[in-house]
Amino acid sequence: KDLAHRIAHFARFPQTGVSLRQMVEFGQNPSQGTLLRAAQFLHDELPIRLAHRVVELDSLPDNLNQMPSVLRVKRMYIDSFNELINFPRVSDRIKSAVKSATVQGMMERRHLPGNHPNPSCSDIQRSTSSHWIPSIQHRSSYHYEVKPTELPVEVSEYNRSFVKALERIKRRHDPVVTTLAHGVVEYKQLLKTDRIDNHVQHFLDRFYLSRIGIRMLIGQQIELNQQQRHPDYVGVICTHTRVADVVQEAIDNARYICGDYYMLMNVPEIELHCPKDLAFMYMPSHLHHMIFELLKNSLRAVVELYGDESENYPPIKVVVAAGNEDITIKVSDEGGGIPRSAIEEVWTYMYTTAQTPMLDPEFDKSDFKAPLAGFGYGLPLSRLYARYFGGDLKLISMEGYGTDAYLHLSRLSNNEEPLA
Ligand code: W6P
Repeated sequence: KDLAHRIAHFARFPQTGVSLRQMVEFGQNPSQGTLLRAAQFLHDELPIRLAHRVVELDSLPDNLNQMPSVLRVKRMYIDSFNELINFPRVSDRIKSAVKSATVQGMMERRHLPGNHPNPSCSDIQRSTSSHWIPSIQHRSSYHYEVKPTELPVEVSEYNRSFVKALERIKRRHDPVVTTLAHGVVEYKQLLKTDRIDNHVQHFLDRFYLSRIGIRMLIGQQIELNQQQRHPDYVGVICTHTRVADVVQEAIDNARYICGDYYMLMNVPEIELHCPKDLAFMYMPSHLHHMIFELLKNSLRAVVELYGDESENYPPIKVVVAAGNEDITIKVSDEGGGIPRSAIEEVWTYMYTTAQTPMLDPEFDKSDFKAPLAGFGYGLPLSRLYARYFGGDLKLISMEGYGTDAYLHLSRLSNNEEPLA
């Protein structure tokens, strides 16, 4: 009763988006004081985001909001919400210690490393509701590092225990996608349909997009608190993500998986055309994930069209274009294409039936070979990863010939998280 009230209360606050650039500026050589401020932000922001999801889960159509799997997911969100609102607030004494150390540290100005993809875009715009954010808007304290020795030990103790709580929450939510997917299968069986309606589709898009954002923020805080740090990384963000390297890695992995799955003597070639030193600020794990997903789809189409014994598959071509606004990556296959009428289905959560065993909780994973193209969630989720930082993913298909996938990634890292 009281809990429902608290969730409704938090769900009335607007969610506060953060841009890639804000995360990077905030995470440059953070002192324990800066990490504490980030912890305070998350301590305010995460319960708001979680509460929004609980309210949305509740307002799903009848039957769906009562599905055991949907209830399980809701329970995870409620448990994490509870842990966060019960986590102690930073005491006033520590707050003022951090504040005075910040003022004393004002002379030690640190700049972002040079060599920005787009130097004109370094201004932080957009106002937010959190009381943590004003320091970002006025570009004040977070640019000025604090001498760690001036801070009481409680600060780093607080940071450490907050990270522990975040790790626990992140782990709890690992099975959310498969659990919800299972709920969708049950729902479709109940309605005796294999299509999900637009309402549910949009709900899942919002829900998974929100999950990407929450996990990004949590992952960022966990990483920033680690001791050792790679020079090009700020948390999970790489300031110089080398596109050719990440794409080549995805190529190698996708070809390996494909050869293994179909037991091929030779795997279709994948040609990469990419400016050699092209680098930009991005999250390499997201980039790898999206390209890997596209390549698996292309490989599957080619192998299934030509059969698993072909000696000369048409190569898949990956072209990377560097514009001012976007980096666009085109993946072209000659796998026969998709009928135009079936393109929309590619983006829905559930367009194949082969996935059902994987989603069965009783299913023994050990003697199951994961299907090459996942279980129908790879493409819609990849599009959400692209959109999360202001990009997009589009498919153009020539039925009878092949498919081109266009992955647009925004170079203007000022794009704020899209928050539904
Ligand atoms: C296909 C179907 C598909 C989906 C996504 C990416 C590439 C391809 N190729 O035939």
